Amino acid sequence: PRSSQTFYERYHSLEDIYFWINRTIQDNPATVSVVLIGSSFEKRPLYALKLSMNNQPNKKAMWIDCGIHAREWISPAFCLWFVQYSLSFYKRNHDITTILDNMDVYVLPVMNPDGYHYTWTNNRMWRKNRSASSGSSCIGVDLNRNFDANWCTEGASNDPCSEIYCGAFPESEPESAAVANFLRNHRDSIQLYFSIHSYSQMLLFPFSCTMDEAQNHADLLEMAKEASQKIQRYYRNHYKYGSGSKTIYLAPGGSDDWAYNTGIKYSFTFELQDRGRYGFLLPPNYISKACNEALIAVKTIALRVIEK
Ligand code: ING
Ligand code: ZN
Repeated sequence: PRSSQTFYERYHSLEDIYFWINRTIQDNPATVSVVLIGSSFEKRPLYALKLSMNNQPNKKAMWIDCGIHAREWISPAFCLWFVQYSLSFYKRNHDITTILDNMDVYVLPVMNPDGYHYTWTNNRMWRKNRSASSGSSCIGVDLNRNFDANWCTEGASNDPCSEIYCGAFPESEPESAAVANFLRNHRDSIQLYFSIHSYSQMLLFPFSCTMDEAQNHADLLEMAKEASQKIQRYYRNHYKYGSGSKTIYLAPGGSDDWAYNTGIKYSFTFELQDRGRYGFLLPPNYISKACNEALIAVKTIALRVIEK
């Protein structure tokens, strides 16, 4: 029954997520701060949380973004789960303690707030943002085709009515520009990038925009493999892993490829549960398992990066 599920085992409206952000910074003033990285097409704020333990300046950092695609509700749910787990289990779980002692963590719970709001009010299956384009009545750009990585080549569309519309030019959208600007300004500290999607259960890494292998392909493959094996062992669930282009399809303009090319050499896109039974409509009682699977993968990879 609904009442037996905790806050983190339910999906939340955008308004609730903004309230949650506020409450989280108020309840954890010594460790959590908020960074306004920009605003959406419809002028909603893009807030990232910064988790920073021990008041230690100049630490390395990792970035996690969720909700780049509006209908993938398990993704923002994971960002909230991750923050809650980090704050609850710091000093109680060895792995998360090691990670937070060595890295600051930036978490953007909803990269596409306009689209997310739209899935709660108008169309549950909306994917893109909500920007208007000149010369077409169709709405929205695919933010994961709008980054400057082989922008708008095969695997994206220049048709504003397409679900994979790349936009008028790279970083044409305020949401992708905000993330790209933040990562550019913090590229000396950020070593590790995660973007959380659903569905299909995959741990992906560059490149998606070309069939070429990344220079550290062997490293990325080893990390993704170890993470997938941990999920298999602890949660009995199968996650495929590999480069994006060889594991799913060619997809230029994605955030992980762009982050990689800008110097963040450990860059991943996760596709969370499920494999298609419910698809984007993953019922709330699957949230805890889906998030714990992603959490063990994030922890496994972050620990490997810290060792480097
Ligand atoms: N999948 C991603 C998409 O944007 C992807 C796949 C991963 C593309 C990494 C580019 C880079 O199509 C979903 N489910 O959105
Ligand atoms: Zn997606």
